[in-house]
Amino acid sequence: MPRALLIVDFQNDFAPGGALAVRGGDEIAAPIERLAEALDVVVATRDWHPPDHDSFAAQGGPWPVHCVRGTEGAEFHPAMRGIEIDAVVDVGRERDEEGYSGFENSDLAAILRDRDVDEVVVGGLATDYCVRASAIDACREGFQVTVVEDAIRAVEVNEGDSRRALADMRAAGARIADSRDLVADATSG
Ligand code: VGL
Ligand code: ZN
Repeated sequence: MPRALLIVDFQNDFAPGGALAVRGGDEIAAPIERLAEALDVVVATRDWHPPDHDSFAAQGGPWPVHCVRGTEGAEFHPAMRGIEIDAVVDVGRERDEEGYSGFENSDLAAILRDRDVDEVVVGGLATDYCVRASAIDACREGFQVTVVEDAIRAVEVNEGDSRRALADMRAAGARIADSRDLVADATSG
């Protein structure tokens, strides 16, 4: 059965130097590239906000302005250029859509089902927000879910957020794995 790689929000604003930089965010490039080569389907989400999104500080939200649709910060990280992406899903497009989950008001579940995907392998940014929400929703949608620990990084607003997010994803039914083991499985089977 086809396995899909879901690359969550690997965008310039979440990489070092970006508006909402995630520490080590660019270090996921190599594992993401390895996984994209090895898996059958690649779907990427983008955080894709209007300039006055409710999550921005000026609107009373928790975040600095980030991933405004059409800006360089919202572009995929340069490491994504070498990856063949089958579908792109934009979330948080409306002012009042949180958009942490790639499944929120999107076609993501249908895109995966159309391709007969049974297992969703999740990497990207950030562990404690969009990766967490997307992995938990993928479980709820009935997919087998594997979160790749070396292909994610956390914002860690509060110490322990990353660890708690991993525990939450596990509790929802996700398995936690390492990219090298997954790639070895894919090439030996
Ligand atoms: C994200 C905070 C705000 C994420 C998106 O991609 O994890 N985090 N918007
Ligand atoms: Zn956002």
